Formats: sequence, C-alpha cells, structure tokens
Amino acid sequence: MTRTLLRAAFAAALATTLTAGAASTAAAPVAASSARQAADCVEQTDHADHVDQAGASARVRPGQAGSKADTREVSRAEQRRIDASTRQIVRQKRADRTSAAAGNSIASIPVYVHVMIGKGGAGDVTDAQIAQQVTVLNQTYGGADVNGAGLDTGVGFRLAGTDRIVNDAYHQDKQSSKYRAATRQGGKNALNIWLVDFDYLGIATFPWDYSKQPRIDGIRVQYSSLPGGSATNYDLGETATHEAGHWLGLYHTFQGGCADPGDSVSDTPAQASPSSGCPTGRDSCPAPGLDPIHNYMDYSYDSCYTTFSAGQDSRMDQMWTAYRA
Ligand SMILES: [Ca+2]
Ligand SMILES: [Ca+2]
Ligand SMILES: [Zn+2]
Repeated sequence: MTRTLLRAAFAAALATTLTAGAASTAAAPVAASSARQAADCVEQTDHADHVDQAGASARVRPGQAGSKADTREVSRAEQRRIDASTRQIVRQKRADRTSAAAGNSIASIPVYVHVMIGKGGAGDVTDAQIAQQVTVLNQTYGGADVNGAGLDTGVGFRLAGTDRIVNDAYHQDKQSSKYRAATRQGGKNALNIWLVDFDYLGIATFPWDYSKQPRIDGIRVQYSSLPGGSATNYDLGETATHEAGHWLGLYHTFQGGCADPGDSVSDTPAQASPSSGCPTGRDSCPAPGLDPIHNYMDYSYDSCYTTFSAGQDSRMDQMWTAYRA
C-alpha cells in the first residue's frame, strides 16, 4: 500500500468510530484520475500528530489520487447544531455594542506565513512568491480573479509576518500540532499559513473550532501550489483561497451531496460530489442549477475557479462576527 492509501484507511477507520450514529456522508464515487477529489474535513490521524480534531479539511495533492476514503465530513446533525449556535452568537453579539466595537475587521486580515524548509532548502519559497500569494488572496476575495470576474466579498488580507524554519520533519508536515503551536502568531482574527510538502494541496481548520484548538488554527498549504509553483493545474495560488474559505467557515459546495442543507448556503446549487478539472455543464443533482464548478469551494482546477457566491459572502461575514471578530 502506498502511504496515501494507508492514511486513507486509517482515517476512514477513525472517521467511522467518530461519526458512528451520525448521518452517512454518501458522496458519489468519482473517477480515480481526478486529482482534487476526496479528503475534506479530514481527521488528521497520524500517530505523531493527533491534533487535527478541529474539523480539519483537506484537498488532495495532484498525483495522489486514491485517498478519497479519508473524508471526515461534519455530520448533518452537527452541521445543523453549528448553524443554529452561530446564529445565536451573532444575535447576541449584535445586541452587545461593546463586543461589536472591539471587533477585528474581515477587510484586513493579518496573514502570518511560516515556511517549513526541508533538506537541501526544499520548499524555501521566495518573499516574492509569498507576496504574490497574498495578492492572489486579495484578487480572489475581491472579485478580480485572473481567470475572470467574480464577487467582491469585502474580505481583505495583509502580510503581517514571515518566518522560515529549517526542519525536515516539519517540512513534511510531521508533528504538525507541535510546530503549529510553536509558531502560530496573532489572535483569532489572524490567518496563519504553514507551507509544507505533504499528500494534500491543503488542510484547514474551521472557525467554530478555534476556541477548542486555538494553537493549531490556520491552514497548511502545499508550498508548490503558490503562484508560479510546480503543482500542475494547481499553481495559481488558489489552493490558499480554497483553504482560507474553510478557515472563514465555508464548506465544500458538495457538502452533504444532493440533500439539504448541503453546504448551508442557499445560492450554491446542490452538488453530488467534487468536480475535477473544469467540467462545463456538469449537473450532478436534480435540484435546479448547474454544479458550481467555478466556485472556490469546489475541487476544480485553479484555472477554473472564478468566484464565491453572495450566500457564501454572507456566511463568511456571519462566521467572522461569531468567531473571529
Ligand atoms: Ca447550496
Ligand atoms: Ca442541478
Ligand atoms: Zn476543502
């Protein structure tokens, strides 16, 4: 078995244990050749790395197909609980002027980039690439994707710091709970990005898990997915856009398949399973609307992505108010 398959099997076993009694996730099978299939909301289960319980999410790295069993989705019941408690928190905060006044702005999210460098300088991306990555975040959240016009969400990012750590284990994302806790900077409003080389394009934590696991909050991103990197079809820097979407509280557009509540966003048409490539005209659920293949929260190629939806924009604002303001 490959390392990927071992991880998948282990994660699947754990997911079964953790979600026993919860609604089945029931994603439709996808072609083994599709690269961005699989693995979201992964429970990272490396023995050296127990800590990703916080509803982590992953996109599988190109060329590492076959790990779709390591999906750990938030169950439908838990999803409904999260949505209800988020609404309640937002209502309370809006009634409480003092907490609103103290809020951190979603329009200016501080970004801390941690470059985990391996043997021989592997993964030591340049400052220019990091700056370009932040530019891509601002373009994609600002409705100005190089692939085509999208929605301006009002979310903005500014680089607040970069550090470089030479450690081959960390570069390979081993002991990730340890290195994240040791390097994470800023408060609940700070986006920490750890650049590593692993079997995924990226993995993210959700905002409602920040209070339980604040020291690992953030996203891990495959370093070769940065703009100009070597990850074929995933080299425009839009993996970070996707992972930051989870960090801001979005699910995949295919969350829950064709059944309600799907991704808890009303204007993203229901989708049975992840897209791969850029399958124009795909319509995987009977509900109205073609699959949102150009949405950052699908698994399409970077060149296929153009936008978030208005409903996702609204959900990110709610999540920010509830958990990161
Ligand atoms: Ca939807
Ligand atoms: Ca449809
Ligand atoms: Zn994802």
